[in-house]
Amino acid sequence: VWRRYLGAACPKNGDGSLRLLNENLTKLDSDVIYHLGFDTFHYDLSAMFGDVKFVCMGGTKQRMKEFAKHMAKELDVKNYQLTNLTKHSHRYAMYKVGPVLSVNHGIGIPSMTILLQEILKLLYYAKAKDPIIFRIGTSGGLKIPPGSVVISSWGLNGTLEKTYNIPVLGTLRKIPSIFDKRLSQELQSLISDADGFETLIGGTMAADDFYRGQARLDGPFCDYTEQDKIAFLHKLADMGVRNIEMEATAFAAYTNEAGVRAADVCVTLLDRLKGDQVKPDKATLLQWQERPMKVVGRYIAKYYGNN
Ligand code: R2B
Ligand code: URA
Repeated sequence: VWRRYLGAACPKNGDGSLRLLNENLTKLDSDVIYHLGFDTFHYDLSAMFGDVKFVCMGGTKQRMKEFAKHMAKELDVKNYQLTNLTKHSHRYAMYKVGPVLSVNHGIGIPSMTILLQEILKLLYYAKAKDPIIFRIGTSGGLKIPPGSVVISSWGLNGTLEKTYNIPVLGTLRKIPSIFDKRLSQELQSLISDADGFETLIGGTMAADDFYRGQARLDGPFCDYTEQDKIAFLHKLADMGVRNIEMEATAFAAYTNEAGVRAADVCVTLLDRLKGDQVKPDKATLLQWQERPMKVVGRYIAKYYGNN
């Protein structure tokens, strides 16, 4: 039993700040943003984060620290500190460089959506103007050379619907998972042959598992054949899926619902039609993970000040 998603995307205020439609929030004396280690009583969130224009999320703490450094260089920000702003919570790591918040979200939809929802509340309390949220990540590619970058046009869930499905009060909600087309195209247009990697726009499957959920043969459990796996991956490719990761559906759904522009930019670490194991050496993996940073960094450097 499921109900179609009924909510409408939140409109923004005239000044571009977020308008969250949950009236319960207005009744709180202090809102505890638990996993980020902030609350609205002890912290002046608008003084701390009111100037945020871009949020970039990604899986690991290390990568998001690297992204913060990358943005300091790109935007020529001199006075910044690489302090983890969420350190009291010990759950995530968040860095701020000028107008950019760089924060990790861990692996998978539940970890990512907790972070994302708290970031949306943070931006709301901070009255940040027209913030854009990016995700930079890794993924498995379908029929494209490893090291390619995929900008997601939509997210596809494990039962092949373009929705993020979440049970709410015992009933399954299905929230559409379509990304901002113009933003994806703008990002893609910033990369050329000289960058040495391909950047495509395409569908992204978000699985709730790395192994069976992504048709791998090398997990502890496998109850289908290699032919079944290959047939499934071809089916995905025929639907327009270019890569598989673990967050795209929910990321598109919640940013849409909040009325915030967003893009998911992932490098592929392997071609899943050729294998399951992630084999490139450490140096190659690190170098490839800089690619989504380059794409998003270039956008921010170009549009900062006039978005
Ligand atoms: C890509 O990589 C992670 C799993 O290895 C997951 O967070 C994702 O989406
Ligand atoms: N992340 C995933 O979720 N899948 C892959 O194959 C590689 C990275």
